Amino acid sequence: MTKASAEIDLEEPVAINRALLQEHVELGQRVRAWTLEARVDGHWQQVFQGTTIGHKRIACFSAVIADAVRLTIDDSRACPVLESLSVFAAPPAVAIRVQEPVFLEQMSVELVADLPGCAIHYTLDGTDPDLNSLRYSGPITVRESRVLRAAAAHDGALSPLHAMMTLTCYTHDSLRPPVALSATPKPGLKVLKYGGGWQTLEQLTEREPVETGQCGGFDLSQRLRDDHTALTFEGFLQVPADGIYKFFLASDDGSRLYIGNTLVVDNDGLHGMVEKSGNVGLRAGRHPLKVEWFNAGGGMGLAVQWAGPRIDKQPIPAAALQLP
Ligand SMILES: [Ca+2]
Repeated sequence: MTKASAEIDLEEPVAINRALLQEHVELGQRVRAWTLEARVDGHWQQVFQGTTIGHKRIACFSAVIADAVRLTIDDSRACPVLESLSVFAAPPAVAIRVQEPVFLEQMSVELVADLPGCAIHYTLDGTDPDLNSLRYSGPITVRESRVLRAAAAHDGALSPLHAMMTLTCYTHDSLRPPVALSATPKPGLKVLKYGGGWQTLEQLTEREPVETGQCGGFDLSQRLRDDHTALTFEGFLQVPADGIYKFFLASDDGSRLYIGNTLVVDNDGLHGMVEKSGNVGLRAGRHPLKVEWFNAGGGMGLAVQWAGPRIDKQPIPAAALQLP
């Protein structure tokens, strides 16, 4: 006999999202294929399909409210011998759903528990939620910077799994104003080219560029040499609309991005290709932009990208760059 099935009656509908199965392994690992079904509203539905079981197997599946479960051994090396089969509900977890955790003026937050029939309790001041905390009843509107923590409660007990998210609010007044145009902007960037040994961009303060020039973008072919080389790109960024902008710097080795004197992305240090990001609130118009980069040795790279209102993450286009 290499096929078998067993049914457990749960007596009343309960939420389940885990199954624990154990084979009697003294007889060897025999099961090769199995299926778990749950009876939901009188209908059997498959919740998990597995291969081996062995000493212990925990199957995770989306929560269902079932009043019975059925295990079917579809294939086995020899007569299957199970030591145990149990089903249970893991402590529920809450997912925090937002468009972007950094926002302008106001945003909407949704909380979703992964187990049906849960209450969700939350706080907006960074403290741990408990059963007396605010109870979620629909999307929350947030109008200032907050730390949101949430946990689900099931059968009057709060889950130990807490969700947390830092929400950062910018107001229109806090957006960085653009600089005035003194002349017709010309496309491109100024590039400062350095020699010398490099461990960190902190060394820039004590160095003078060997050469300066102009280029169309963040172009590493401007470097004077491959090893122990550094470049600084300076210019203006033409920002199309008021909003929160996210800048991404991927580099080998270190890099930094400034808007005006504000360090927005710090990706300094000796490392392979690593991406870091930072946010800044900008009003439409021209903003001073500076990107610093160095390579100590080995591989090298630099990618400068942005995302913002109606701009999906993409390289900053040459059309948005202007000479200082
Ligand atoms: Ca390198």
